[in-house]
Amino acid sequence: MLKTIDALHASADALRYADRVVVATGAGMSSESGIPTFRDALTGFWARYDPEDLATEAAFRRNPARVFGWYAWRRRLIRQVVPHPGYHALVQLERHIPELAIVTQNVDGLHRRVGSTRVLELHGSLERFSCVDARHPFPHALVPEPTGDGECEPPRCPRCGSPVRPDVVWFGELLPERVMTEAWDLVAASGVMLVVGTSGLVQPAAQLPFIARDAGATVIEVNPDPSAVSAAAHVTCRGPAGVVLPALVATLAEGIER
Ligand code: BV8
Repeated sequence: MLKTIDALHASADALRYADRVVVATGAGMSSESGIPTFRDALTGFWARYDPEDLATEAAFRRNPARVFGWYAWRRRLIRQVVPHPGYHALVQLERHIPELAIVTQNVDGLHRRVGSTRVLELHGSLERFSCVDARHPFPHALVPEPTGDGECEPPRCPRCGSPVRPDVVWFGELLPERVMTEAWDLVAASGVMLVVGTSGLVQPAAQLPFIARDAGATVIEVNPDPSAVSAAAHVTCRGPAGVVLPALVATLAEGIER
């Protein structure tokens, strides 16, 4: 494996001549901003639960207040965090690449918050809501935001009376067709894919780096640890997103100014 400085230069060289770049991000992109990844242990009241047991429709129907309370806790956490320099580096990267899109598994909205202009949210958003039976949209302003960490009874849909849920994709649910089609098309046409902070365990998002590689793209992984994505990577930057991404953009910018 290349030393990190060599990996940075190899990555910058690949990006320098790329017209179409897809940045695929996972929970590790947010961990330096204080948002636990799915592999991290949850804290406090939620330490007793496994996220994969909470992020399902069955769990919500079984105990709506528990699942809704978990998402309210995550929303409160996310609203307090400060996106780290890696997020801002991806905004700067847009200036160097004719067509750059971010395809994220994350539901925290941080890429949009810092100003990234083309963001596809494969797994939806914590800040959008609809009812569980008919997916009738539910206004964000009417969603209760509890102050405590515990369970919270969700509001009811005014049209059908079913409990309101966050508009995220739960385990066992299909990804939104339009977002999925657009993401897969972008990846198949990309010249470079930058994969940041994902274990590559959750399907179908985990296929994207391999689709990019098979389509002839250069795949770059940014992750302090090996992952299921590493097998698809041509270049691996073994480090945290908040450090590697700013260094990568600085290396790219140096080369352009020369
Ligand atoms: C689907 C939204 C078709 C909700 C999420 C049995 C029954 C049903 C389905 C399945 C089944 N078996 C398998 C499946 C498919 C399932 C799946 O893949 N399961 C896995 C667990 C095996 N997938 C689905 O269900 C998908 N739908 O397949 O539909 C279908 C339908 C019915 C039946 C069969 C198939 C839907 C999946 C979407 C689930 N929703 N999120 C919410 O957020 O609450 S997934 C959620 O977990 C996240 O969105 C994210 O995608 C995933 C976590 O993964 P990562 O992002 O990779 O995060 P992780 O913690 O894993 O890793 C973090 C990485 O960051 C690590 O590598 C770490 O080293 C690195 N890191 C840490 N710090 C840093 C860092 N990197 C950089 N910098 C740092 N500082």
